[in-house]
Amino acid sequence: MKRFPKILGRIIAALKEARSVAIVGHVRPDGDCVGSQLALAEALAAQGKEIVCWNEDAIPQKLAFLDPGKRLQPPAPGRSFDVVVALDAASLERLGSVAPFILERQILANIDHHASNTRFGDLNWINPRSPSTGELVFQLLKAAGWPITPPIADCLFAAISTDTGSFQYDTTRPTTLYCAGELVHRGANLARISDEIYQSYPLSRVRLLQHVFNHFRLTHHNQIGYFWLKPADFTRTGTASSDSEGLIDHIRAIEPVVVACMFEQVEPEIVRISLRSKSPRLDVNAIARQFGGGGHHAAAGARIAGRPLSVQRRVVNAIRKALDQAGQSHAHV
Ligand SMILES: [Mn+2]
Repeated sequence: MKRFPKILGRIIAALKEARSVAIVGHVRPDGDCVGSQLALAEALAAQGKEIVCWNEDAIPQKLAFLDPGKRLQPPAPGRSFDVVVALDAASLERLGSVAPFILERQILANIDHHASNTRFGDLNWINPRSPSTGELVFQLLKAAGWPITPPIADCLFAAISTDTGSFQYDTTRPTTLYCAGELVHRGANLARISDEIYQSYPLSRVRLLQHVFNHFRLTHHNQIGYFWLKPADFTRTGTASSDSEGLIDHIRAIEPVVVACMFEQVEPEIVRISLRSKSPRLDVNAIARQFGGGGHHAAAGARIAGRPLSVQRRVVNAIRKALDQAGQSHAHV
């Protein structure tokens, strides 16, 4: 019999007791966030619970197929819940406009895999070794003995696949693949999920990618790759800020690049950065933390106040310093 963490047992007990449950996630939700939310929502609804499930921002278009019943909807103002579950959110701030809604709750369960999680819940199940929150929700359903139906399997597979870069990141563990295998066994439609998520980019998003390829810059012996997105770039291409998701991976994929950085000007003096590292010796979470952000070893981000060029100078300097400390070879000098 596999042993589950004690805290998981306490979360399951609270969920079994509850009549109404709210399931919330972070701002700008990604595949791991909405996949985990919808899977847990579906499983709890099947147990006869009254479920509300929502985020500050809408579900990204490419993930909308996971929510055919449009479960992701904000509740009526003033509603309270027996249990609130926060998924994939490293801090109360990351919940955005959802946070004030959930202060008046009985129990707040915080389930997440970010090392930077601030443990803001009453019950905190944080496992930074898990490559996705989806894998934690899978364990929760197994431990609770709640059935994994094909729609639940789809949502969890999408969550796990997106947060592991389709099982390519080195966070992927044997258990991740066993779990994915079981989800396919339980009816996850691998071809449909891959087609919807990875092979269906709108033309407008491709135009934004074209902009990135035309304007990216390389520095520090081509080991740092970065690009800017400004409001005019979104307007011109007919995209929104949410379409920038994943663009950075194209720059990360350039061979000499060790660290990729996206700068997005969200307000005249506020810049959102996204960081990706390809080196096990270079932790971009540590860089993001210097600027008040956080994330994981290989993927992190922050919002930084300042003029664009000054933010760029500070961030590129911090990356350069981290590269020098990591002792990356300068083979391309
Ligand atoms: Mn995640």
